[in-house]
Amino acid sequence: MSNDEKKGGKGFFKRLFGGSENDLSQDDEPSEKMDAPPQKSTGTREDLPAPPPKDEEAAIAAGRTTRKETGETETEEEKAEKPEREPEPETDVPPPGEKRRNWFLRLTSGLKKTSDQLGDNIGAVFTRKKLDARTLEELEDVLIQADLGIDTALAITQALEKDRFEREISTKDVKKVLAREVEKTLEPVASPLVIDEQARPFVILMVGVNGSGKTTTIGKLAEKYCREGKNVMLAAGDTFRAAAIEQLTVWGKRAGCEVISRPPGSDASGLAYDALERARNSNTDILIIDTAGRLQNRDELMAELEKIVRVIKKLDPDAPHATLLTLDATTGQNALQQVEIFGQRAGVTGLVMTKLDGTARGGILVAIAKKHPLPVHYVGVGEGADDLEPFSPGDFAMAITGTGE
Ligand SMILES: Nc1nc2c(ncn2[C@@H]2O[C@H](COP(=O)(O)OP(=O)(O)OP(=O)(O)O)[C@@H](O)[C@H]2O)c(=O)[nH]1
Ligand SMILES: [Mg+2]
Repeated sequence: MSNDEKKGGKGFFKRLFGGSENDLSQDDEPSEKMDAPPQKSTGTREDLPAPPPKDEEAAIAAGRTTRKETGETETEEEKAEKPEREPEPETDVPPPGEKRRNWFLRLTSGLKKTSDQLGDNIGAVFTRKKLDARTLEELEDVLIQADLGIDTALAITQALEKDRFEREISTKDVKKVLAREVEKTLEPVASPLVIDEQARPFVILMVGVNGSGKTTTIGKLAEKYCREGKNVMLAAGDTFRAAAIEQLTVWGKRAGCEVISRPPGSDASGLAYDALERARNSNTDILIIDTAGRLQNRDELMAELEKIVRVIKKLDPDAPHATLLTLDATTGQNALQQVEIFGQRAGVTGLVMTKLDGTARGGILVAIAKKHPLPVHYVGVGEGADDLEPFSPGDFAMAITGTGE
């Protein structure tokens, strides 16, 4: 069974909600009045079931199966091997320059697989000193294989040909030209996610394929906004899986914000409607709505996403104010199709590229920027709350080409 069949093929959808998911005109009435009342968590420990131990909590936040679910207990060996928990770091905020440097180091080490592979392949091409036609052709192949896209690959080889043809050139020079072209391509799409303070609550809808990092990104954003003193509410719109609701609740608890949820199997658009109504009646600055992962080629699941958007608009025609698509960098070229279809069906306004650590395919961001110039707001390089940063084309270009060291 494929992942999305597990999550809800047509039959599953019918069993879950009754009737036809295609009957959207009548179905647009959010069913918030129909089933169980939304469950509210204020983010305080008292509201939640028994708090899981910290490592278990981390596993839930990362969406992994926990020992509680599997019934396993820790072995003596595991206990002995486990290092002492690091003491909580002092909460001294590093000065801005140092913070930026730290992030750049994290980005560089996250993109190391991509930059190492790219560097090795470029090195292998430039065995001859002079830049000739064959070398340019081989370089073009290397750049295409690195997921940068044909257009970018051509732009880079043409730039090199223009300046350096039949002249001596080092790998370092090539990487510099590459970094310049990558930055030039990414510059127009780098755009911070601006929270319009007139829109209260500012509604962010998070969409994307299964496992692309929606819930984790919501958790990271919630922590960031709460730290900035914003009043944040989360809506557990992935109503398919109990674990997804629990995962968002853990992130909400960490950030200290309210999480609105309903029992698994409830109607996602009804939940979104409820959450927005509640956010409008409370002092909420930002409402972030999670959704279930879905493959872009599953028409009925994409229709469900359209319904969520329509239902939200009944309360606020301008909402969602941002619809963010999370893209898993490890998926490579398929991300291009995800941007296209989620863009058409859900009205995506911006991108978050996750998992740039752990992949040699970080170049895909450049191909996306060239083909679908949607704003790129954030990049993620890890599972932790601090592993999300506004997108900077200069840093990215240096990190991916290894020219920032
Ligand atoms: N290394 C790394 N892992 C990440 C990053 N973002 C998310 N993850 C991990 O990827 C896995 C999936 O992330 P989720 O946030 O659950 O993804 P999702 O899109 O909500 O998944 P579904 O709800 O199943 O569709 C989790 O184990 C996360 O911890 C990232 O930037 N880097
Ligand atoms: Mg999720």
